[in-house]
Amino acid sequence: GTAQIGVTGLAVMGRNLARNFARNGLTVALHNRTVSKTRALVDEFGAEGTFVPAESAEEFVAALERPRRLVIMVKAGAATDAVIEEFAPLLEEGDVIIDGGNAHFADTRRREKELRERGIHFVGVGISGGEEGALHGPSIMPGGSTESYASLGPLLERIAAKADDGTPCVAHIGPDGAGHFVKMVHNGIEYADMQLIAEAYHLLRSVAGYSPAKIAETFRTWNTGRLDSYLIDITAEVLAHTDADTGKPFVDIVADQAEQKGTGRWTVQIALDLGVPVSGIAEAVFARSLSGHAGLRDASQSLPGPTAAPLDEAEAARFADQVEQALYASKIVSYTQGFHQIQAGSEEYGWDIDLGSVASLWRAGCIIRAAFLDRIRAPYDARRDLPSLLSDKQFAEDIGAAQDDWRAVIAAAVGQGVPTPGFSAALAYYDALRARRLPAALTQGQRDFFGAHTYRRTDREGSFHTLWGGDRSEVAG
Ligand code: NBP
Repeated sequence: GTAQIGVTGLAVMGRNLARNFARNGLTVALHNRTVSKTRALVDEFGAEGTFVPAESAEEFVAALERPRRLVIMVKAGAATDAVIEEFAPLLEEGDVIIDGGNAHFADTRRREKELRERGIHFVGVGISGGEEGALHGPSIMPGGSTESYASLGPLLERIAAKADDGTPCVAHIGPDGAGHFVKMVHNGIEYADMQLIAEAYHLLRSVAGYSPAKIAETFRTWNTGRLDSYLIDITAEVLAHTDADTGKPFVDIVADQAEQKGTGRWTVQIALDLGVPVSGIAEAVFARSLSGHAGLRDASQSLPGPTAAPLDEAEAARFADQVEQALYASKIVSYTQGFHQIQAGSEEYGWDIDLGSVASLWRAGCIIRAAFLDRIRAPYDARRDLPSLLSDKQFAEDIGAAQDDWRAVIAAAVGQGVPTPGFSAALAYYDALRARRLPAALTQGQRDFFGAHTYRRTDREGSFHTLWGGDRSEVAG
């Protein structure tokens, strides 16, 4: 065979990835269960590069140079297993199967192990950036063996997004499921970023009294500063858009029930298993869920709230500045929590993930791309075992400078009855970490009282129990 890479599964994502490989000078073998899609791709885009269309699995495998590299881009789940089972028997030792779908990292770990035992490399790759990214340059998070990355990495570097300094947004994340795990947390952080932006919008609308157009303008200004990011940019676009039918702001004619495909939920489920507090991401997932409970919301329409207290123009402008501070501080907390989860996953599964490199490859191509990520990379590059982003001097200073405004915004939100679960959870996390003493001591006392669960003391080693039902003397636990 002559093709350096093959793509099977030619729906939007696979088709765009195949075109991206071909546009970058690679010979690309093509395959799809429904053959007409393969033909359509060649008919429409054949001129973009060198494609080798294949109508059967055997033909596809024969078209690939060895060691073979074939990318599976089919619907995540059972279809991926079916396609692996179709191709694995046709492959030879040293060949590489790449799964570019949104697989759960636990599935990727299972598949990698099974195929390793058969002498085949399996690389689970997180790909972010949607269809546009797949075509023009996604952010790519490959797991799998170091050996497979040596053969695959140079090809991925060609199609990856490039950061402003020209670095391709791809790096070997770690063994087996590490790539899909990091992609999962990326999506969790994406949920949190979107929720925080939505809360900022809600506050500017309901407390400052701004119109969607005025809020679009405000976001555009923010986008020239430290919040410079793809999500702020598109938020301004959406808010500035007018519905053609009604002439109303587009945001006012869209049903206010957010949907989700599940990666945010996975992030929170896994965080619970790992014991990592990702409260900001969890609130973002719950906020989408709550918005979708139409019955619950209808039944609650007559519940009382506070009396509105409109701001004058100067107060509103001042409040908008405070919201920017609150948004930035909350964003620092979201990333602190997300990176903590990656660190915990890395330790649990022995992945040895380089967090600076993760921040680096999110700088372009993906949905959370932002100037901010360069600032996250620096402290991890300086200190690979940084315990937390908040322990970095610069972030600590930034959040310290924002905290008064952050508190004022949340106080105003509470006073005016505007829900800000993301901002509030982020501040609670910050204050809990700061606290010298937490009421967890009382929790331990309660647990010891009703369940003899024992406690440790601040002043000496060991575990203890108080005889609550007896003379209340203390015994060794
Ligand atoms: P879909 O997720 O819609 O899957 C359609 C493709 O899967 C078609 O090529 C279809 O073949 C094939 N397929 C199915 Br369904 N069942 C199959 C089976 N049993 N055997 C063989 N082929 C089968 O495609 P997509 O929207 O392009 O997404 C592809 C992957 O990329 C998914 O895992 C998705 O989650 C992920 N994704 C990622 C992003 C992102 O931003 N990273 C965006 C969108 C999707 P057919 O043509 O014969 O029906």
